[in-house]
Amino acid sequence: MMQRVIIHVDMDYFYAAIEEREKPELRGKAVVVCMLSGRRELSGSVSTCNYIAREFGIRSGIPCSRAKKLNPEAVFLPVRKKFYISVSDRIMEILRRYTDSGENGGSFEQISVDEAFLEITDRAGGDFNLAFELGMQIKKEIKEKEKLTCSIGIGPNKLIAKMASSAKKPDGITAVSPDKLEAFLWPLTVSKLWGIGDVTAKKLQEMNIVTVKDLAEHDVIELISAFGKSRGTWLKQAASGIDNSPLKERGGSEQIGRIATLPEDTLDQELILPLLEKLAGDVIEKLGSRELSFRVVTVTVINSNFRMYTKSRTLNHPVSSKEALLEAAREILSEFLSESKTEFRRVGVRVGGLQEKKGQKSLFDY
Ligand code: DCP
Ligand code: MG
Ligand code: MG
Repeated sequence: MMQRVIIHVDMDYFYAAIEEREKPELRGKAVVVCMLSGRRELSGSVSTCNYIAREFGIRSGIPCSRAKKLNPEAVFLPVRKKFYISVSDRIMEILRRYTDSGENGGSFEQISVDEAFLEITDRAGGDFNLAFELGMQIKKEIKEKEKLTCSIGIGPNKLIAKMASSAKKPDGITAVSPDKLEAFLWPLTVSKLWGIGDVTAKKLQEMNIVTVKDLAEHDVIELISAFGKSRGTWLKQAASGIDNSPLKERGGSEQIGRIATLPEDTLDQELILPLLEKLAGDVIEKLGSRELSFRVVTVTVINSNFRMYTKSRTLNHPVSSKEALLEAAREILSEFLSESKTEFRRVGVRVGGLQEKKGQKSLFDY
């Protein structure tokens, strides 16, 4: 069987990085993004901050008023969640294109606004050097298209990939192949193991288990009697770097789409539009049968050199009509046409950000 390869991507100081990108005057300053409760000035907690602010001890979750005391010079900005999600949607679209085709199950899993797992076993052919190259390509594309940096971890499973991405932050990349697994994992303190919280960490400490190596070498029966069967076995396995969990496509990241080949390679809108219209109709039909609306429209083109390009639009609110889909798809197509000199061979349309249509009762209502 081919060696499994998983990539984990986490954006660097995500909300604050977007604010920096939008406001060049913030460069070089400590930037703190705050969830303001609105009662009085700086009454909420810190959502995130850039790395300059972190040098002053500012962290996610602390009160904004405390952050202000830690660095009175810092720039405090209110969160703009909707805006960040539109950036996130575009980044997830970029990442999705690097994944395996997912014939044997999910190959993409978004786990938060700025993080995702990508299964690239087939793409990398089980080769960690190739995976590293793919990781570098991902960083480059996100940098070029979104002017943002991310940190990447590559591992034989989700657990290791996730932990590897935080090994070098910001703008880092860390590959942990199976032969380097123990050297990477074992020196860490158990609290660094993904999935171990404060309570478990404290309990382990009381059992004199300090490093991940200690945990890996600990008697599994003793772990089971302290933590129960499933948690006990999980701890032992995780400490040994074993994790067979598959990637799960989340409801929110499910996509419905169609792609087809043009009658001839072309850059003529009149030839492309009828196909786009047909594909949009097919997508709407699939959506309609499941009573779903969508918020993200993506158009894919593959040119005669077999290079694939995608562009997405995030709409202000969920819609479900063919007209709305076509309008967005046409806009994206004309952008593509204005930029491309190479003829198109295939075009695709897909929708994401799916949700139940308004007013539609869920199964639980009956
Ligand atoms: N976030 C939040 N409140 C928290 C933690 C995070 O609102 N307590 C938001 C803001 C972050 C985003 O989620 O920008 C992503 O969270 P991360 O934990 O990935 O943190 P950052 O991306 O901000 O920083 P890092 O560079 O450490 O990943
Ligand atoms: Mg992040
Ligand atoms: Mg994150």
